[in-house]
Amino acid sequence: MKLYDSIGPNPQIVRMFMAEKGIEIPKQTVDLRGGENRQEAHLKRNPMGQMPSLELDDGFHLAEVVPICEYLEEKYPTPPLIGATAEERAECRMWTRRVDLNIAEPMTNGFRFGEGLKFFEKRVVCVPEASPGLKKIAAHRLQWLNEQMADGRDYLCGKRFTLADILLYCFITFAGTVGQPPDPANKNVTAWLARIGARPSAKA
Ligand SMILES: N[C@@H](CCC(=O)N[C@@H](CS)C(=O)NCC(=O)O)C(=O)O
Repeated sequence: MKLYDSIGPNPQIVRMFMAEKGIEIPKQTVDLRGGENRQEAHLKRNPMGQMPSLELDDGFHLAEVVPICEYLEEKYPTPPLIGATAEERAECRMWTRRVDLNIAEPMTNGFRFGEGLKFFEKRVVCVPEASPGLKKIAAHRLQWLNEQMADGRDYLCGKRFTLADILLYCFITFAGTVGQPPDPANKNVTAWLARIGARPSAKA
């Protein structure tokens, strides 16, 4: 296997997931700022032109971070970061989907269509007027999440640290560097962020 890696929250999710499992594989850095991911060689790996991509041993290129992590979990089940039982896996997938659709997606597009417009307008369809609304949606869903975490849970799946935490952590910390700082009023999320940030894998 080989990871085609770059800057950005999505590749960081895969690196953090691998670090938690102790997976070490070759990596090749693709110059995202320079647009290498939008050129022919990378489009052959991932026709979406996005990062990261995992080349499997049979030469197949797997893109999209959640399926990449699902694949790694099957190949390296220990420690489980999605779940060891059908129930645990289902709970993690529920939270992963909520984080991905409700928080990461509006947050990212809020950035792409706003602060990131100059960079992204040549790469994807951008709707600048949607940026403030998308940021508002992400902020509102984070408030909702904060309320969900008022029950004293350590992680999104209670006592289990999972892919859902990794996904949320990478997006919240990234967004904080590009104009969407975490709201300190979300005290449960703030405490959770510190808990996840203290893990060695957060530096991956
Ligand atoms: N849904 C994709 C999102 C991938 C994505 O947006 N990657 C960003 C890096 S964090 C990227 O490639 N941005 C540069 C570009 O779109 O040109 C996934 O799960 O992998």
